[in-house]
Amino acid sequence: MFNIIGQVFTAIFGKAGNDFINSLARGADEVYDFVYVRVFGLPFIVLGARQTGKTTLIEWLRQNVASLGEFASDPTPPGGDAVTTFNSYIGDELMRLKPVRDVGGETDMWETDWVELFREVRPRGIIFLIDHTDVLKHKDALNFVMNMIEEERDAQRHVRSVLLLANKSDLWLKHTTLDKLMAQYGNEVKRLHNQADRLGYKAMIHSSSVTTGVGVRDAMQVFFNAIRPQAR
Ligand SMILES: Nc1nc2c(ncn2[C@@H]2O[C@H](COP(=O)(O)OP(=O)(O)OP(=O)(O)O)[C@@H](O)[C@H]2O)c(=O)[nH]1
Ligand SMILES: [Mg+2]
Repeated sequence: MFNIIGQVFTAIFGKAGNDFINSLARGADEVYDFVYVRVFGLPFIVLGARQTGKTTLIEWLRQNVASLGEFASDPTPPGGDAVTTFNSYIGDELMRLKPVRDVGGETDMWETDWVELFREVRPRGIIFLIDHTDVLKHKDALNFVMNMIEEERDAQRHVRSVLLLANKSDLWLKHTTLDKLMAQYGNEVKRLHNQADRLGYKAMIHSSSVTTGVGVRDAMQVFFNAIRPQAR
């Protein structure tokens, strides 16, 4: 849109016209970014097989603390729990975050709660959690999410990034590395990168320990800056 207007302005007013239309476009992007990040909230969803740390991560973001300490969560029930939009420091910047609902990770919730949440939220980003246990279950869950992204075209168009977060690093980082852990998911990671290239989103892989706070802040900063309208 701005391209066409820019060409017309350039034809009529030369370089000054082009500079003017560029400043308008940049201004519009900044306003759009501001409205998402500070007013409406960035829509994102948190998925992953059962007990990987989804509820704990949302609580970490909500409480905005270095480490969660004594926070204890119960398995999230069918239908999930509503989460109101909240402010959280991401790096140095206060951002408004909109996860909408915390869903459970039991297999029978994937077709129902996960797909409904994806359709309803039309998220700009997906955080997908795994841990060091039950590789087959995490593979199934990740393939399910990639199929869902493929099939749900209306929601798919909004996705800017998928963050694969290998959580509970406090339990596995002493014995292995992120690369070795992820080597077990070779096909899935390849598929994720292929899908990301094809559909135009950014795939990223990080490790974290949400309960001790290690790695979470960095991963959240990269993720939320990738899904804001003016990606940084
Ligand atoms: N050691 C360790 N435990 C964690 C970490 N993150 C979460 N947990 C624990 O893992 C268990 C499950 O965490 P939840 O946040 O409830 O996991 P969930 O993905 O929401 O689980 P469902 O709702 O059942 O799908 C809890 O006992 C958490 O305290 C972590 O980084 N390290
Ligand atoms: Mg939960």
